[in-house]
Amino acid sequence: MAAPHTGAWWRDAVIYQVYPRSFADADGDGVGDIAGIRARLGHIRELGADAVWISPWYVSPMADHGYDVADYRDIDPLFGTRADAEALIAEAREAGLRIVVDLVPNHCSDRHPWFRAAVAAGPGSPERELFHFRPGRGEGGELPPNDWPSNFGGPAWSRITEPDGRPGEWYLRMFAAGQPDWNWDHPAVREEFASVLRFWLDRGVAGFRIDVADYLAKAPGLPDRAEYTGESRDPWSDQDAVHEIYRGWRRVLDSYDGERVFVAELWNDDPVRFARYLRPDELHSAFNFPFLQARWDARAMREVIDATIAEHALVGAPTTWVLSNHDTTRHVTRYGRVETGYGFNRAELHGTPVDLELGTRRARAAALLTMALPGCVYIYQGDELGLWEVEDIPMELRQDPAVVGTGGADPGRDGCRVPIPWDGDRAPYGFSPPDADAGPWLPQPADWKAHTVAAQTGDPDSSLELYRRALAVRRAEPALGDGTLTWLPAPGGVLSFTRGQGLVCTVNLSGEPAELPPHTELLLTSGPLDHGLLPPDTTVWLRGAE
Ligand code: ISL
Repeated sequence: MAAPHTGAWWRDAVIYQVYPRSFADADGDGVGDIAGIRARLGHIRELGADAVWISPWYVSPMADHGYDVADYRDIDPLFGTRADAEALIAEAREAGLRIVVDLVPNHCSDRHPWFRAAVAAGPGSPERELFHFRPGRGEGGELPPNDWPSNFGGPAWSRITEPDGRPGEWYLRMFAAGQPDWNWDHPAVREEFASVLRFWLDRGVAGFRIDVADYLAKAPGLPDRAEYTGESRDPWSDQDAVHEIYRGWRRVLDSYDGERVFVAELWNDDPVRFARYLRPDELHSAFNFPFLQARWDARAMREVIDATIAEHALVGAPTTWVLSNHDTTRHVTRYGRVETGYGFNRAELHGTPVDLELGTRRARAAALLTMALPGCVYIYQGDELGLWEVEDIPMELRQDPAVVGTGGADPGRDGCRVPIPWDGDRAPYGFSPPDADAGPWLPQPADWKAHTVAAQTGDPDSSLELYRRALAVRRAEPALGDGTLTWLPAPGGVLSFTRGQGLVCTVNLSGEPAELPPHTELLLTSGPLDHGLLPPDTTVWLRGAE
């Protein structure tokens, strides 16, 4: 199928993820904010990104750090004001950066006025129909209405106290108790979200990252998982009805001038079902999590790259490559362990030995691999600094609801959310102003001095300079970005491919140094060569010989 939207920016953009809480704190309360992002936009620009995806900045009680939204049209005071957001969008545009905002349509916050009204209105009211309220099972309704599990541990239901003070109905919440799921069968919910899309499009955003994009529609009747026989894996996700929602959203987006993008957060390992979300009248792109999850192993990597390209080709959608985000263990740490794959097995792997030097070497090699593959690249703030997962945050300082919901069995996601080190030789490393009232909301490691943006700038061996150089080459080389890939013959454990007219990327995932393929010019390496050979865990970009 011919690729639709050939040449559209989102087919091969470099998109930098900002997790606002942890990016830069301008007002000194220990939590990042929009003024901080504005002050540090230059960093993202100099890195060479095309767009910035900003994790939720909306009004929120922060039960899940903003993924629990109480007002989709306004900014939480912790982060600033709507005027700050508008100023950021405008300044970014001037700097050549597009802003992609995070949309959380599966659930809101239990402080959202519609949810509060639903609780107040009582059982059977039209207000409750906007959510999934049900009586409990058991004699006194004391058991959850079905067997669905929350992503954060325990049942996916919470029981409310009715306005008359009695224990009452339960509401569905696939995540924390403070995140009630919307009922997407209700036309008012659909209208509201179409309006929210327009609200941010009218303010100049270039697109939306869609949180848990496969969860919106639920199996009719909310059947027990144990009884469920539908085509999708689970009754709470990947229902056929979700596609109609996205076709509607696409019409809204396409009614605006310019090329704008939807990127779906979609953990779905069935290639055909995954591709359905990316049909030309639905969403433009989705995160490539199988790649993030793959082991650092040549065969595993090649398989996932081939599968990715094949599944996206089914629908003409651009592939995306992502190594880390605010939910996953940072890849320096993952690749420094014996078990290099990722399967949300945080508890199992947490605290197991990590060789940071090895992880860093592989992370650098992986960065050059992703930037050479066809399609979009996502960079999570701090990837470019070679940051690792901070695993020794004391239990009492951890804030992720996944920790609380599992009674600490899940170490949670705080370790990848530690505030970014900008400069200086001790915490807060420029994250907060020197006269800040409070320390960073999560403690930063004592040994991050060499990892600040300032310390890495100008050091040719630093991760930051590697990222800057690589993105500059990627921008200058027409062969990189959108297009096709051709595998070259390579020794076992080595991946080698060409892009367009003779640009070659070779990654050595074996334990032995490897010969370089024939070339006329060495463009970039992720680490020094060894007597002209490519050492293990190193990637090279070459201009290939004809
Ligand atoms: O990290 C997880 C559990 O601890 C995942 O299940 C994760 O919650 C899932 O990938 C969905 O993530 C998105 O929605 C969540 C939010 O907590 C994540 O930060 C967000 O990326 C609920 O809104």
